[in-house]
Amino acid sequence: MYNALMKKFLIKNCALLLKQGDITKEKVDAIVNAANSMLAGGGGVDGAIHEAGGPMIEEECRKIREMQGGCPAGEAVITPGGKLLAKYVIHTVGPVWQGGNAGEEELLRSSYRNSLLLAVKSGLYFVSLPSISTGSYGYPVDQAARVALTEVTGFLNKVRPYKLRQVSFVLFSEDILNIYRTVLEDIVVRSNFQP
Ligand code: AR6
Repeated sequence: MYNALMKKFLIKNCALLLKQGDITKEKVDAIVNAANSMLAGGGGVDGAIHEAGGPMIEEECRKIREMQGGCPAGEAVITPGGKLLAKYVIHTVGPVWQGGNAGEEELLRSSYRNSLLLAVKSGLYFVSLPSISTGSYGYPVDQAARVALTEVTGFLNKVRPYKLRQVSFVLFSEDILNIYRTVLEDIVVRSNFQP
């Protein structure tokens, strides 16, 4: 079921939402961070999350770095949310765009899949995602939107059982939101999606 006005799409018992906003303001179980493989903080959404969440997130990232040396592209780790309204931050590392023939699509798929798998393993209900890799890492937004939305809708259709009740894409600008909305409508029409 797709509600174009609310940009809301129901897959089984889980709502998929597209909205414009700042992900650091989300009051959910977890927000996903587009991090780097050293979990060292940076600019973009990563910088905003560290800034809003305070030093606890950095400290937890440091412990993960010490234990496992960071987080390779396509994988995900979880920390508490510190001062954020979100209880947890799931840090994933998207691919750096190198023209499209360096395995970027599969790595981006893995980033979304592993982030949601970690949310499911952690028993979470409400999760918000940014548009991974489409800022400093240079992935073209229209291509990234198709990868993100096919992966997330496929995941919610296949993986069971889970407690997830809401997965929201929180997109920073109206332009990005419009691209995601067009791609989602196209996926819904093409696949004749049945909730
Ligand atoms: N809320 C939601 N989306 C945001 C926010 C926000 N507060 N701020 C930015 N975006 P980027 P990447 C959007 O560059 O491409 C960092 O330095 C932004 O408009 O944050 O995966 C890391 O440390 C864009 O659409 O992430 C890595 O080194 C999207 O988030 C590197 O950047 C992703 O842009 C990761 O690059």
